[in-house]
Amino acid sequence: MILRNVDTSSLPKDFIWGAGTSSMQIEGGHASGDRGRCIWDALGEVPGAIKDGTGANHRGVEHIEMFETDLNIMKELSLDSYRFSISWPRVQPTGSGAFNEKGMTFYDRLIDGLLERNIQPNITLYHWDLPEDLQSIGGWANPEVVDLFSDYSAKMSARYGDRVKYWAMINEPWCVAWLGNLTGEHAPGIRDLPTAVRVAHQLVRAHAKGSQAVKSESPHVLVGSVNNLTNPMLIGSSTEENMKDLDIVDGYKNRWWMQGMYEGKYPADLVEIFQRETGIFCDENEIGDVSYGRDWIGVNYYNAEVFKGGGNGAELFPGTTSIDGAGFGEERTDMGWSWTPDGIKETLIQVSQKYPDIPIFLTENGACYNYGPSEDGKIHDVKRDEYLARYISACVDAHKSGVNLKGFYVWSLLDNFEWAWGFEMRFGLVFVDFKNKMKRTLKESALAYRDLIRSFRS
Ligand code: GCO
Repeated sequence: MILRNVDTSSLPKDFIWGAGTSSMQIEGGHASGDRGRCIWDALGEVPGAIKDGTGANHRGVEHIEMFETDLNIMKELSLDSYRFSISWPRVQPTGSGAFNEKGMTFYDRLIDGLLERNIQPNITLYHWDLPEDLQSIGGWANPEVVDLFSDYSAKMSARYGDRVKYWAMINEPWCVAWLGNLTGEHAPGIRDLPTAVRVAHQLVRAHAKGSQAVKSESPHVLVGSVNNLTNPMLIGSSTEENMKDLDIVDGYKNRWWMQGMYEGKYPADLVEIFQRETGIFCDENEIGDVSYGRDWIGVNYYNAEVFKGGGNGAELFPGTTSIDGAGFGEERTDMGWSWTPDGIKETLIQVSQKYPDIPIFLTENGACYNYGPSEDGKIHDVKRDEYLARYISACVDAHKSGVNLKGFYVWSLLDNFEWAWGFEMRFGLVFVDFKNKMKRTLKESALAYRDLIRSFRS
């Protein structure tokens, strides 16, 4: 299956085709200038924390300097929409108090440049670059940070709400809570279950409170969440215990966030596990009014959460006792991730059955393949093409089965800083030559995606 042949004709005419990035990944760290330090700058200084040894002192792919080039690329790709994040420490260096006019002007220019090219901005307010000063008061575990996040959200809404219709609050809060605070693989690099639980609770509150702040300044905008939802899956034979564990995984990855953010309720099984393991009671009455942040649902999907039985419980899912992580099928991306296109369909159907009235966007899907230029100078990233073809056609199928799917965003527009992996892992539609002035070259998959969009419109 190839991307150019995917039949998208059953999708609604106003379907949105896009691509995404995030601030830290393309703008770079503190070294990019004019911004405060964030927790990823600090993690970068810990020896070994970033696998390719990038450290903290990088400038992303110099998007700040090259954003006009990037805007022109988006135009060339015929994108309807661009999903990006605002760097909190760029617009408010310490996360409280004074805002930085220069940083805010950068996003003015980016947004205006998008609109001039007829590309809809879709803003994410938090994609993992917490101002370091806020970590020093406890980070997301501290409810004061939720208040500060909502002040920052109000300010951004007042500034950009006249031009930006789609707003997401927090990208993949599951990663923020668990990878940042239990495994420590992500910033702030903490390994402490009680902290992770506190963070998981405060992030749900931050979604509610931040959304309300955005709406108070710009009542007409549409606010949603962006979660990495998934389908937990067991390979091989199963026991009752295994199935119970799988349901707990569903709680961690899906129900905690969706019920918390869209219903103001927590799943009782997780509340009980957290209390048993840490003594912390997450009180759903503290979530606040969730009515402001449920205009749409953003689903980031890469693969199923795959397990096999016969284990002692999965590290990332305290409370599980009988499962172990596993892979599925033969195909692996260069990250080692399985291909599970059926799972994207299954996940979308499940979400839409639970929330039938809320429009859904597939806010991230894509694949890491580290192809470079061939002798002909082109980047023949055939596996990325095939991967996207399979996943997009599964999304088309989901739509045919009644899912109110409104758009699809490829992750990512550009090769970029892939968190703990540094610059080793390439997710871009566009190749970036890290050793030669960050020169951009459209990969073959980018050209195919462009053709898919154009033929959809014609
Ligand atoms: C995420 C983030 C992206 C990543 C991408 C690939 O989903 O983890 O939103 O920033 O780069 O997912 O890992």
